[in-house]
Amino acid sequence: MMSIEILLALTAVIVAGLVWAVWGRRRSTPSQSPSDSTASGAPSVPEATEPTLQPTSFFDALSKSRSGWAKSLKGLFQGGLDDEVREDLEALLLSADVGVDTTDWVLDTLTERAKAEGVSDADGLLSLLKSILAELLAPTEKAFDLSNHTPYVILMVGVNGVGKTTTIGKLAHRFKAEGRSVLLAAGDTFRAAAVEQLKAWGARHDVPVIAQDTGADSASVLYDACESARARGIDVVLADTAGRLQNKANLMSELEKIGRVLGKLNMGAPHEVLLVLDAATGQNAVSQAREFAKAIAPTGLVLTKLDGTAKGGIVFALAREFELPIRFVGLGEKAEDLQPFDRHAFVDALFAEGGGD
Ligand SMILES: Nc1nc2c(ncn2[C@@H]2O[C@H](COP(=O)(O)OP(=O)(O)O)[C@@H](O)[C@H]2O)c(=O)[nH]1
Ligand SMILES: [Mg+2]
Repeated sequence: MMSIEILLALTAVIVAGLVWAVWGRRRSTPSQSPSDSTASGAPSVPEATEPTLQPTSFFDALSKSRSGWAKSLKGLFQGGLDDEVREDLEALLLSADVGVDTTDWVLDTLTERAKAEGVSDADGLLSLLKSILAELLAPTEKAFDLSNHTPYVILMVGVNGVGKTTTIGKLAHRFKAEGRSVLLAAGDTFRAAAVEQLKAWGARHDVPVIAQDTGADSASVLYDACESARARGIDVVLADTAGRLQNKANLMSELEKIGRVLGKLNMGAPHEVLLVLDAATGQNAVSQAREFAKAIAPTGLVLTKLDGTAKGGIVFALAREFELPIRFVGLGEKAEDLQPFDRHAFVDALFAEGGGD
């Protein structure tokens, strides 16, 4: 009984927070029906919104409805940390997408530290759990310094539909707003719609796009783009790649080839390989990260679609297994719906008491 109540409370809080985030933003913006470029084959670039618009923060949004999390856990920890409580906590973490291994680790760490530090009261256990989760996210924070190289070449990788091209559009918007010059490279030569989609983002943000015809060699498009950026003194190259080729082996060998070909430019490119993962796919995101890590070493993650039905627990599973920085999180389809990940804000939002709509 106890575990079902807590599970329901947790799910309700997370879903309410995310729904609030989306509705809060849509109330203040022209409504836009989501479209999936991968399903329709048509380029998907949402209409421009007011340039001054401040997007609703996911963390602020979550904090409005967060009291249930802390209350559930506090209620749970009233029973100390016996086997029954551990079972309930396990169910709660699993239901939030934390994953089996990481959930086990969190339970073991909490038990050990509670014993070592003599913590047994509800408040103490709650704050111990919070600090364990925040420490787990430490590897997700690492400075992202674009001024180290010119051009700074960022390669976006990930399976089809996770949001690579959309994230490139959002990053172009962000970097231009920071006063940097940007060039886009249409490395997804597998589908005509992918090139068109990137060109549309380029036109929107007045950013040049280097592209060739569908079926062209992706590595050579990216090579040309980097050379062109170097000649033009461009600050940042955002390179798109295909998420699906004839099969997985082709995709991985294509990525290896891109790495090799860019190496020939002797400019240290790519300086950043961002693996884009769709947070809504839960544990699938973890398996995708394992596959990509075999072909091309990602240097950072982008977690998209946290505005949907995603349960934030996947963040903990990814942090523990890959220890990669989470550079950005995607909170919607528009240019301004991309934010740097802040682990303290994330954990605070999940645990803080108070708030409520
Ligand atoms: N709600 C939401 N949709 C997103 C986000 N990022 C991308 N999308 C949508 O996901 C779909 C696939 O994105 P796309 O960039 O084409 O994926 P790609 O195949 O990896 O390049 C599009 O409809 C995007 O608008 C996000 O953070 N939130
Ligand atoms: Mg794409």
